Amino acid sequence: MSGGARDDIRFMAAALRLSRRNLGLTATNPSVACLIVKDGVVLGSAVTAPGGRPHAETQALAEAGAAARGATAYVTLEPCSHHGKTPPCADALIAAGVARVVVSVTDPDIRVAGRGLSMLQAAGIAVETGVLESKGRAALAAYLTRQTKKRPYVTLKLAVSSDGMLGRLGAGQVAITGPVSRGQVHVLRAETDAILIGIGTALADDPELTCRLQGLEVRSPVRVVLDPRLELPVTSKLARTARDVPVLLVTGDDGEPDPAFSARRKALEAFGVEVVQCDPRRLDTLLVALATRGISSLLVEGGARTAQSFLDAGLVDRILLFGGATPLGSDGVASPCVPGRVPAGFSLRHTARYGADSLQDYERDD
Ligand code: AOF
Ligand code: ZN
Repeated sequence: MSGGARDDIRFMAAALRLSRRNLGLTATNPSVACLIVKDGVVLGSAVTAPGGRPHAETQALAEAGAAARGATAYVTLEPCSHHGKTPPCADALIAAGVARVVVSVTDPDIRVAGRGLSMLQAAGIAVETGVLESKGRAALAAYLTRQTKKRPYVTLKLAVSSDGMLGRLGAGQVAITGPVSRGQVHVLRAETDAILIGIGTALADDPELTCRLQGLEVRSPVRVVLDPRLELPVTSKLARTARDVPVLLVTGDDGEPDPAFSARRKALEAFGVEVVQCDPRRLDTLLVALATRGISSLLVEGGARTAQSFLDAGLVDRILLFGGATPLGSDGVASPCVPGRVPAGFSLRHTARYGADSLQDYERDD
């Protein structure tokens, strides 16, 4: 491999790491990173700003200033070509006089879709694409899934005891994994646009589902509960915090003519809970509705029935299996996946150890 190709991989790897910084903050825009490099020195670096704008390139170019002339720009996603809420980044790169642009993934947004690269080439800039593309696709998975499948990227997270259980019936929250694994789950929540559970888990555990890592609380995901009969109590942590972090309850029912249902709905809405009418059994329709609201990534956090219905519907892109070290015993609720045994069509990509716990990270094959 030539020195140039090695540098391209090194700087793109750095850009991809940087791009993860604003995951969960830029919806509906992807979190993209850009480095401006000349003679092996990084002159400017930036990631899409919280809220989605400004884009990465204009910020990195501003940092590099006049020195950007003749430099190479490394961008994790094809620079935009459209006049959206900001002018095209391709124009900004041309105006700055960069000599070369290296891209990981081309942009499927129909307003861009190759036009960004053509604009650069037409201006005489050398363009290279597909550098570290599979890593780039992983970093941009949420954005790419929403663009191409019109639904969010779905991660199923399960914490499984050493004997394959998710929890004990009627026992409320049971600690299956340790503090390091739980910290990882909170990082995941910070990076994800929405989190979903079934009403069974909401009633049994009374979870809050927010990100409670110091400094990252603002990144808490929208909380979605499949709640056909609107059973979430107004006294639950979810309802009580709905003004701070949105709560959506999904029901297929419009409540007519049941006055008790309507009363529950009114009481929940008074707490700021939003009721979304969509058949909770039609998960495909629900996902499209969530994508329409700008949600590009969804974390499914249980329980067993909800997990199984997402798997049965073929709507899981990634399975994160946290394995605890201790057994729960025979009154446990069996997990639909256990370490080493997940449904066909998923491959193990990555493993880790968090204290006494294990993590297995599976991805869908297609
Ligand atoms: C870039 N650099 O950092 C990002 C890009 O709503 P707008 O006008 O901000 O445009 C959104 C589109 O911009 C989005 O769908 C994707 O095509 C692109 N995102 N492009 O050049 C960036 N975040
Ligand atoms: Zn742009």
